[in-house]
Amino acid sequence: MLREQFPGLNVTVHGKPLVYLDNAATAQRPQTVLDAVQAYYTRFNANIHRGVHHLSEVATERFENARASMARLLNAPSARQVVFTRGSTESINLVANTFARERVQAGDEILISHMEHHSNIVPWQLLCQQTGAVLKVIPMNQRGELCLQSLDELITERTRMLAVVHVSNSLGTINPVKEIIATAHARGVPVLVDGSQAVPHMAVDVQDLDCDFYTVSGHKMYGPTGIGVLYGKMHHLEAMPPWQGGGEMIAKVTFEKTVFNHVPAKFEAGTPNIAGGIGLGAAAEFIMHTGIDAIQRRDAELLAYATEKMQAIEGLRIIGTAAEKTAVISFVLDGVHPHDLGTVLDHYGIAIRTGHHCTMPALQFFKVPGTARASFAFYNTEEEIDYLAESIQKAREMFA
Ligand code: 7TS
Repeated sequence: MLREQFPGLNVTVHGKPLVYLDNAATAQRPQTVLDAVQAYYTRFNANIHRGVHHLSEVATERFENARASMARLLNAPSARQVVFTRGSTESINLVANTFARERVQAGDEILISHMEHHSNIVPWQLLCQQTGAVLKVIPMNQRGELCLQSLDELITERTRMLAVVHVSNSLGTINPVKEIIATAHARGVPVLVDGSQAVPHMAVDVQDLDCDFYTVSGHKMYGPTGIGVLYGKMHHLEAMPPWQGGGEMIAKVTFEKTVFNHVPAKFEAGTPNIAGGIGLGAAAEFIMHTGIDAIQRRDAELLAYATEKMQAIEGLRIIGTAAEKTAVISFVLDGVHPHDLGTVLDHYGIAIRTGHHCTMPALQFFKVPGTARASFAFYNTEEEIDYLAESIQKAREMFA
């Protein structure tokens, strides 16, 4: 049973068995990931890429194997195109501060969408402030789907970059990024895809998508926190200036001049999150071993089941009803503030997230200050969904 491989699910909260429905914030980790992290700290703890001693060699090999696992998971042409970062946030900031900064001048435009996470808004806003560029937004409809008929018009001669989320964390919408990328490329515009919520739930093939950049957060794909990756096309990564300076990212340093290291080391200044990287490799192997198709099928079952159960609750409105969704249900309940609902559910042992989910503009569009969000993973069960629905009913009665 897959669920048993996740010890973090097997705890009690307020004396009740945990029902973990906050997977979009961070997922649980399988034992293989925990073991990989533990093995590094207990069996081959050493710094990497620099020691000639045995432990350093073992640690380096495991870290680089993890990079190769991530490359296989994303179908990147080469492991060198996988840069380790702290997560999606850092990956996006890296691209904004190197690739985009070199291309953007006053009056140029950067295009994002209305449903972006703040981490795919604010780095671009900062860049616009610093350069005098303009941020433009692809609109969405009432179901939480992007209005792509306007895309061709939104892209102009001045568009230098398009950054779009693959799967929305607050609405669950799966965006047709392959089409978006093709449209942008036809106009010579490079595309960054924020894949934070996609990689844990669906097959991602960066070559098939033809994206210029793709960002991943390890902790959402059953890996450790504080680690993620940036995939980039090789010619971009090679042309990009480094971001942070320090050890590892150099080939030669004199006081007059520094020669930078090759890709990906050029973007990995300092001692990296070695344990995190190794754990992330184990998470990638876990997904490939379990089978992303099986994960996706289970997600779809849970989404269909939960949607039906939730829709049957009087006064409950689902925010985000796109035709293509992953297993995320954001909702508001008449007469009950999302935070109050979250607190009541917590007492029943149910973990959901409430608030704006770092997507304030998306929620402003729906004219709600916040939602309650249940986000599922393949290890959740129908029984847990029944219990969620019953508990929401109880909360409703309590506040009536
Ligand atoms: N992009 C999306 C679509 C996300 O969902 C998140 C995190 C990020 C970027 C940032 O990822 P980080 O790992 O760098 O922090 N989303 C959420 C969430 O939905 N609840 O907590 C964090």
